[in-house]
Amino acid sequence: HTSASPHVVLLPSAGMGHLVPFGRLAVALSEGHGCDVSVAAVLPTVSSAESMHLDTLFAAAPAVRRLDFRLAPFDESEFPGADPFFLRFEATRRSAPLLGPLLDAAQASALVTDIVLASVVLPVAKARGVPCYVLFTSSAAMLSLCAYFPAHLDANAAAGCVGVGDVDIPGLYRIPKSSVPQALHDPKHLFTQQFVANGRSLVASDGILVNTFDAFEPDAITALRQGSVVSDFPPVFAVGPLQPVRFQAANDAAHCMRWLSAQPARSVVYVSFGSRKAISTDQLRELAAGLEASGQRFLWMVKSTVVDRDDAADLGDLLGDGFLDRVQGRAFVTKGWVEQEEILQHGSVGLFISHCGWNSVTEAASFGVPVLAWPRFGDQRVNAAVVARGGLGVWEERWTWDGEKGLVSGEEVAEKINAVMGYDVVAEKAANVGDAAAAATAKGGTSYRSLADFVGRCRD
Ligand code: BUP
Repeated sequence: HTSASPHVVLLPSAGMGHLVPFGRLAVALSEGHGCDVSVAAVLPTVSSAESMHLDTLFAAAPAVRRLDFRLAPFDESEFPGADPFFLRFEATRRSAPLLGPLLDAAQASALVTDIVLASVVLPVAKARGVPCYVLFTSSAAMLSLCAYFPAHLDANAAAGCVGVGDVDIPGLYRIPKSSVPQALHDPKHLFTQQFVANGRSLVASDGILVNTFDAFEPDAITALRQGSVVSDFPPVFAVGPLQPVRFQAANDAAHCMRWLSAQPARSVVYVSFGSRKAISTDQLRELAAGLEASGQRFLWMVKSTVVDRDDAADLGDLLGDGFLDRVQGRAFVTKGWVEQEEILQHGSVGLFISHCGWNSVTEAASFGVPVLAWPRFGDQRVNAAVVARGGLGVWEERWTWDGEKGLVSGEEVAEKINAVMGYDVVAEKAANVGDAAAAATAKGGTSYRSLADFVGRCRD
């Protein structure tokens, strides 16, 4: 590999929320910035969505090379009841030594690792003299929490307290205890151990790429870059929103797009809570009642199991008697995978009810679609706050999913949907975010220059 076209190896972790931004980064580096790019396909995958995504990625971007990375056997019984994606993070982390030979064979100029693998991958790359960057797959706000969290725990421990409280991120804002990812409230949780180790390791990386943009999260990006959050922090490359990769659409996707095209401009509420977690049947039915009562058109991707391979439930049974008949015509309800980025850039969509997985947020930002944030778990409340703060949409903070505060009633859901759909200011502000996103990724924009800066360092 010549220094003019550095060979960048990308190492994503499990879950669509991780795979998707890596695929986008691969294409941006390969097609937009003249890099040789390889993507490590971590095998076996957890979900069939991931397998399909890998296949379509390599088909759509033939210049991107595939490096199969087979994991060492891993005894899951050590962590009974753990989330299958967290387990896969752990299995991949334990396989990190196997990466050495892979990097040697690839003659990598630089490695970009998924944040969830950072603390174990960095030493492997360092030992070989390969510069190692991190792709942070969530918001810059969440990156500041990740970077600062170990110090927060240390400070709490020194003060004789155990666990977390509100987290006042230096130079930034307060992340209330209620928004700190649930798993992190338990110091012994597998995810907490990984999160803290990865957070501590960030300063040893050569830089951190984040799928966000300066105009959307100015406070967090500035605080990180100035070293206010953690001193001597490595360079932060805000390179988002990373652009969707164009795939050949599946047949059922075409059906969905045809339906969407027959609807009036900005009239459809798109509803999706991501690919990671099931929703309780009770809450699912309240949501159905709310969508029905709102009188709005809607496109709903219903998810009722954690891993798609387990999903055998019938939609009609799930949503209750007669629901599908009653909303026929004004609704498109599916439990299959939909082409979300195609949907969000379609002019018929007027609102996105979202769990605020970070990829979903960046896609809504790209296309200026207002978001009604209904976060569920993990980083989603932190991201929902970014949505509200950045003018992309509204967040009803009382709405939770744990059932602790009771279900959110269909009535409330309908009221909120109609209030947001009827208020032009929300749509205008979201459109402004869309314009700012386009400016950031255009040649010469902040995100374009950040990515070029990163590529420049890989050439050195
Ligand atoms: Br569901 C679904 N079609 O039907 P997030 C998701 N997506 O294209 P998550 C589809 O998957 P984590 C579907 O556009 C986004 O790029 C969607 O990532 C796409 O949330 C991605 O939004 C989902 O980050 O992952 O899946 O909950 O929790 O890991 O962030």
